Amino acid sequence: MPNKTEELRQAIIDGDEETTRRLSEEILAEGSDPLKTIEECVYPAVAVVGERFEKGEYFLTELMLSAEAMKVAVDIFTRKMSSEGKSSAINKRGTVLLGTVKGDVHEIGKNLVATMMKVNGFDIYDAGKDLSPTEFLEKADQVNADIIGLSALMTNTMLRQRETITYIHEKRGGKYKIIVGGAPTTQGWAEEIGADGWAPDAPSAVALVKNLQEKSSSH
Ligand code: B1M
Repeated sequence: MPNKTEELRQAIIDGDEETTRRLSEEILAEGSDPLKTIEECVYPAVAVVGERFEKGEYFLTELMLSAEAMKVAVDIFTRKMSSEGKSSAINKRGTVLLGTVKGDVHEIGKNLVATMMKVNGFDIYDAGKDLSPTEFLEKADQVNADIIGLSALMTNTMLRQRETITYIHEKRGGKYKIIVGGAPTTQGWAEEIGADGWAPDAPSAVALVKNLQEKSSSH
């Protein structure tokens, strides 16, 4: 008999939103760690769905159904993480503006990064997706951000990270620390485009912003 973790993974792959919701809630009620469950259920499901789409076994409809199911699971688990992390928000560590670059609507990973930073005591402004360099800068000025985080999920849109960094540097010099992330990006890419840091996943993104804030407060 498959266990609930396996069933949840399969429900996401099948794009079965209702079963995903039910199993996610049951797994949480049984006391499982939300981040560990995301890592064990959602990530492997994402890998399968992405692979099927790449091979032409899944079309956009299936991709979208699975994406909805992924969102439901991630929302349920991150809500739990946020409620558990309330106490750590007392000492604010800094303000981070996050968004996905122009031409890119992928937001599930960015939302996860936002939640993990929030539960670790950062003030997070999630500016959304499909954001132009001007929009990033306007929002960063508005919220008086310390750090700007640019997410990109596609090889063509990662180029927008470079454009955004160049634009912000032109307009504000080094006022904002800028970090980048997203599946196609690498440490090498971040260095090439002049970013202040790169993280492969949400927990490393938290470590990265903590490190950047510690460095800037020691100056
Ligand atoms: Co799209 N999609 N998609 N998609 N999609 C990918 C990315 C793709 C790899 C699938 C594939 O072909 N195998 C492919 C990109 C190929 C490429 O360029 N290399 C692709 C494509 C081609 C497309 C469309 C063009 C399809 C089409 O229309 N023909 C289209 C593009 C639309 C657009 O953006 N203009 C499209 C659309 C969609 C949906 C809308 C259906 C949906 C997104 C729904 C949503 O976000 N609301 C979707 C999905 C779900 C995927 C896959 C299956 C999953 C992405 C995801 O949510 N992962 C994806 C395949 C895959 O990844 N294997 C795929 C889960 C998430 C938790 O991980 O986002 O990597 P991830 O985030 C991680 C890290 O990357 C990191 O931390 C996160 C948490 O650990 N991270 C950061 C992310 N941002 C960070 C920022 C940081 C630091 C770390 O600091 C700032």
